[in-house]
Amino acid sequence: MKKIFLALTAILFALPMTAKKHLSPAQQLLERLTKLQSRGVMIGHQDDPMYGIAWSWERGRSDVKEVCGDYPAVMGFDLGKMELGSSENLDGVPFSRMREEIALQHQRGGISTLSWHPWNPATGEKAWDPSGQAVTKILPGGALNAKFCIWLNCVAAFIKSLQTPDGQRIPVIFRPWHEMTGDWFWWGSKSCTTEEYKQLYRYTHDYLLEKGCDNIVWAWSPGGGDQNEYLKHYPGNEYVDVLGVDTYQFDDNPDAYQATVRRDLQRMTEAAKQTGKLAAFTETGCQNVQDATWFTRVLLPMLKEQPLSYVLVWRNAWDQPKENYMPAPGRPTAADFVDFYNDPLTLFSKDIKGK
Ligand code: BMA
Repeated sequence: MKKIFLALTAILFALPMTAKKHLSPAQQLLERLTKLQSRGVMIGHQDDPMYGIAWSWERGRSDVKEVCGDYPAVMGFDLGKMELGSSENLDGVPFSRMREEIALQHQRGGISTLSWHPWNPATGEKAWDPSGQAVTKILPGGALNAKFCIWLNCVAAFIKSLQTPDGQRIPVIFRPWHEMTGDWFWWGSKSCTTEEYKQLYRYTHDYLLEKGCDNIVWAWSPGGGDQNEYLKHYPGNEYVDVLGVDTYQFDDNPDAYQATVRRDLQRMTEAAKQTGKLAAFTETGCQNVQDATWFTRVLLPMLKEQPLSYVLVWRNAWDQPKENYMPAPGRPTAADFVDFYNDPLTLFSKDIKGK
């Protein structure tokens, strides 16, 4: 009897372990994101280890770490220009370095998310050229579909190449075709129909899966324009894991920013409840932030009001004085960011390591 009991216990304990082995890297990350959400909101920063306000390309540096002592829990990187066969992205980040930093971030227990600002395939201009009806042309049956497949092949090869030294694929959150409610991108509200947009997202999803990218958690984030109906451009439950929203403060009016963000986050988290998805504040920040208490007074209270997986603050460009959103040593926001870091809600790299 005792032996049978012991055997049964052993089987019961072994079961979840074996089940876990069959989860893809993407499913493992999604499970982890779900667990981590009950601990707090992960803080993210675009291009964090690549450059900061007063430095560029030096290894081991990070404005966030130099201000508060830890790396962000989430790091964002952009694939734009990869589709043209370039070895560097649109902001000069070498893709080889990006691969390296994603592996380092994974090693320290952190998470990476990828956005993509691809060139306009119809006009040859940057992503911010809404002309040329590019979406219609790249979908199956369109004149530029073959070209688009080559672009997707580049993305698939890069995402599949994200691996640990022992060859395990590193999962990432991929957030293509963002801010489609705005009219500035070639996949935006004025450049294609809502149905075409959804087809584009689904096509990208299916294509990359077909190519074997089993390490993608799919994020989808409206931003700008009319978002009254948050799910208007939603590709569907089978295609998206994380709902997002992109909202910035580009002026000196934190009250207006807060009002917009509150509205956006509320709509998003309601949709997340309805669809059973996670929700994240996928891009934000105050451009050229000088307001000394912006992080604890403006951003933090809003992070406390809704269940959020993470917030991604945009980049500290070393070569564009106004394009900075995170603190750095000596900046007016640095002291307040330490308080933001010390708040029990905010999670940085060490807070999530091994969790
Ligand atoms: C934008 C700006 C640009 C940058 C782009 C992609 O919001 O920061 O300077 O090229 O994101 O990172």
